[in-house]
Amino acid sequence: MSLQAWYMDSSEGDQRTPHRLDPDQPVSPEDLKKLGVFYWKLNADIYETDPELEQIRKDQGYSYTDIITIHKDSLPNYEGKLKMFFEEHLHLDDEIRYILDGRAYFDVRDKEERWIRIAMRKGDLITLPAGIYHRFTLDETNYTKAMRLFVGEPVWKAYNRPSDELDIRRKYLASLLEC
Ligand code: KMT
Ligand code: NI
Repeated sequence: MSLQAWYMDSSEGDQRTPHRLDPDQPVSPEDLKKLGVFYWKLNADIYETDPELEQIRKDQGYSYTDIITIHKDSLPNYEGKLKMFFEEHLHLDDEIRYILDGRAYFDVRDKEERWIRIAMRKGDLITLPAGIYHRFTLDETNYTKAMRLFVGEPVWKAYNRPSDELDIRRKYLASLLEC
């Protein structure tokens, strides 16, 4: 099955619940591509030796990787970090994440500023373009293990919204007009 994504309802409350609209309003991989969000499905059981992952890393120049386990017993400052990840923000570089275990949600803004929720499961590798406003949360299972990939030396700095004056934001918005 391909990646699942949907428009979010605007209800407050637990960020870890699905927040689907009623009726459901799904978002296709093609819709995500138009926002600059790309996706691969891989076999996470063999991530240490996977030739497909090797090829993607080579093609995309993802020279750096590390692994982050997000769980209350394994991540220092777990609550603080989750709070930070769920603040709407952007980065100067692409955010590339490969779910090795567990689940999580990435939320991205569409062209009309509506929130799209992307459900990530084991084997899902996603790239969010530099300059897109987004946020991250665990789901109700409260656990994920993810590989973080980067072109060159990683820069984790997040610019919380509003950061509309940044060049990368302007560049991203300009790229949306092309499709
Ligand atoms: C970010 O910048 O949104 C993150 O790094 C999310 C957590 S990594 C699985
Ligand atoms: Ni981010």
